[in-house]
Amino acid sequence: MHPSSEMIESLNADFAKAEAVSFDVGPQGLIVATLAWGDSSARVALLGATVLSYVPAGVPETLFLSGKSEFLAGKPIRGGIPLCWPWFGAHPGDARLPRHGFFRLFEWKVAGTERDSRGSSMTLSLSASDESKKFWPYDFEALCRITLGRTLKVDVSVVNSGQSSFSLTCAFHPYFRFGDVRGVEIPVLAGMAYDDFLAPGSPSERKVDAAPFAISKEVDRAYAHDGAAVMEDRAGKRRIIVSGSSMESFVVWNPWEKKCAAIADLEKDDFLEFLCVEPGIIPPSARELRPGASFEAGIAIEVASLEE
Ligand code: TA6
Repeated sequence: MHPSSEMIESLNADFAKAEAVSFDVGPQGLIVATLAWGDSSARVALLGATVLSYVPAGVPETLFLSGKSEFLAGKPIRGGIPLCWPWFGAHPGDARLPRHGFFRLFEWKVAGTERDSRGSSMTLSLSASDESKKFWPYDFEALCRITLGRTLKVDVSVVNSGQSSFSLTCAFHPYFRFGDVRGVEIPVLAGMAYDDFLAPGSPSERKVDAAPFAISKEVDRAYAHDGAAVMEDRAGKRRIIVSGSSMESFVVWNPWEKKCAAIADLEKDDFLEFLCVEPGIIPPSARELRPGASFEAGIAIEVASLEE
């Protein structure tokens, strides 16, 4: 359903901030906010609180967004920064539930916008409802704050507002956009042990790749690393630094040729144009939240131009 112009007008009347935040209609009629900060900009869909675009001043688009994404409520957007919450991967107890949780499937509400000396930001909210309880039986209040300043930050907090404890796993799943992913290196991952989702084994079977870490085949793996991961993109003359806060791992994913061709909302050659580097709390690790407890985690993305 396309939003009415009254909906957009009312969002702009309530939440727009001059030269910082405005709302309009995005792909397939989704409501999208544009954040601006100097010459940097970001676009955020209320569907899934998904960042669709991040263009830092003076460098090209940072995020890949598939031209075949459906942009429909109930379907994850293919590209940008989907939120894989409150579980990452398959649901631990029920394989019929959607992979990567449901935060990315729901339309979030605008809770506020701000502009201060650190950046332009928007806070979105999602609470338990009859619909969310079809996926997860718990009461919760989630906030997602997207801040565009010198970097792009996405911070998510979840409060357990119910009477029973729950555990959660999570990840930010950014699709970084490259001219050709085969030229990208992530030096910090070279020599670091990882769990290979393509050949799951026990922790004692963790694998290590030789340096330099570069993408030349399908990868789907988790590194226990809570520092920053720097992607060196010499062809694109930029360096992308991604870091998580309150996270403990990075998942690195590229479907490569065969799996990409089997994913309906990707073009067959799209695998060459993106790499997902995802800070998260990845199973079997998890966070336990007792009634009243909260958990907050974030991702920060910084892009440096290598052009002198
Ligand atoms: O984060 C890596 C991963 O879990 C891969 O296994 C791959 O399936 C990818 O996410 C995309 O998942 P999606 O459910 O968005 O198609």
